[in-house]
Amino acid sequence: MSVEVERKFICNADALKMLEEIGACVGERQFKDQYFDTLKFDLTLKDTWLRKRKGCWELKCPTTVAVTEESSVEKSKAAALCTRYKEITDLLEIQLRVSEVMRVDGEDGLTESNAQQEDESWLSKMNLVCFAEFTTVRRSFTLEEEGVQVDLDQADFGYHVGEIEVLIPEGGDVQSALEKIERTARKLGLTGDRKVEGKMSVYLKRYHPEHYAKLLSVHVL
Ligand code: V4E
Repeated sequence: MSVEVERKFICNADALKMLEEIGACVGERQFKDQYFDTLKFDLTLKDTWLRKRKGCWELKCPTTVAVTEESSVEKSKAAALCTRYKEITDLLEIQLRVSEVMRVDGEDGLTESNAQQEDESWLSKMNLVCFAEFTTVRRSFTLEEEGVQVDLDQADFGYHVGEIEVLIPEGGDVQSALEKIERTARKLGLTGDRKVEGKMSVYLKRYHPEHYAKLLSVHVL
């Protein structure tokens, strides 16, 4: 299991020019995301994001923050611009985590057979429905700063956003990941001191304002 530490940014012409100078473009790809939740938003209200991307299930969920982290004001500011989520890709583990988050009773729970990738009966068993679907064109760059990737995303509903990201193992060095992200942001000339909205935030605000308002009210977005 890995943890994705990430800072989103709006990519202006200067940042793009710098990115092309200090990074190597490693390709462009297109993918469709479908996000799932119950009609009462049991998952997303707990900041848990279940999606299907290119036929594979993925779950992004919160990590626990160690008490020793983010000691100085500067470090806290840098950390506040970033998000960190655990990424789970094993379907059985995803189903277990989803059941825990929703406190689904084990009694009529999932069996090995309906935990298969192609058998989607587990979705209806857990009352999960698709609430968002969009396609992204992503250009990815690797940077001279070791382990840092920058993605430039263009969503089909008209939102563009960049992401500086570092993947670490669970329990890995978050502080070092935050420092790499901060150094990269400086190199790209990013000066913003506010968290930049992700694709989902903009999508929900536009297409599902009630869902968006609920997530805002519990500070998930
Ligand atoms: C974690 C999360 C959501 C799931 C989608 O995550 P995100 O990183 O925005 O999407 P994407 O396509 O870039 O995924 P990747 O390919 O990097 O794995 S939707 C909302 N959240 C929470 C969240 C938040 N509260 N604030 C910000 C700035 N981003 C995400």
